[in-house]
Amino acid sequence: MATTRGFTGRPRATDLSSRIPPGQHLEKDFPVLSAGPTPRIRIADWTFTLKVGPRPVKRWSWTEFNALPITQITRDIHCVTTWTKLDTVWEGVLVDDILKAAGIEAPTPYVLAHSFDGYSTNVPMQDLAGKAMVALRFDGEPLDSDHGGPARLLVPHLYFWKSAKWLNGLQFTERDEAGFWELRGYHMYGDPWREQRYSGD
Ligand SMILES: Nc1nc2c(c(=O)[nH]1)N[C@H]1C(S)=C(S)[C@@H](COP(=O)(O)O)O[C@H]1N2
Ligand SMILES: [Mo]
Repeated sequence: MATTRGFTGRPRATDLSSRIPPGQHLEKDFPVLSAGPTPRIRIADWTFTLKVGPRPVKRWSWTEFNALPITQITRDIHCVTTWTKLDTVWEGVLVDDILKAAGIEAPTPYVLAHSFDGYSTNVPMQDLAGKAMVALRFDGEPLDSDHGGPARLLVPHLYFWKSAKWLNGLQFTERDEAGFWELRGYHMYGDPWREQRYSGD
């Protein structure tokens, strides 16, 4: 074997730093960042609605949604406030599986995620397909309400404000529409590896 680099065992410091985007630092804890108070959502009141423009195409109750295929993923996450957390473990329903269950293919290239607290954020369908989930569990436990429980969007490769907490639906839009933070100066896309923190970055 010509290669000298090990592919097993504990990652070395150099490998770790290659996983931390520019301007970010490593965080061991899991900080809570919310624009307002944590909404308390009763499971009986929880619904998830898939919309095309103004038109609802499918709605699930909590029980129905939990019966969809559940996938576990381990990903690094990056908050625009400069922390990065490695190897976070999530379980939930892949956006691909939500569309499959609704019997539709993405009708437009743009999606707005909507939340119970009125929050919204835009993500291109291309960044949801094969990459994003509606997370129901973190680290083997039901998602804490402070971290977005009962369910949050998880788009791990974009800054964490794209991972809408207290998610109650996804909406396909004709155009790339700005969400809560994007209307207030945050970047429309939010790639941590290109430091797309604010509009104009
Ligand atoms: N519904 C909703 N989702 C939200 C927010 C919010 O205020 N409301 N804050 C966003 C921001 S700015 C960040 S950095 C992450 C923080 O997630 P955490 O509290 O689990 O760390 O959630 C994002 N999702
Ligand atoms: Mo944030």
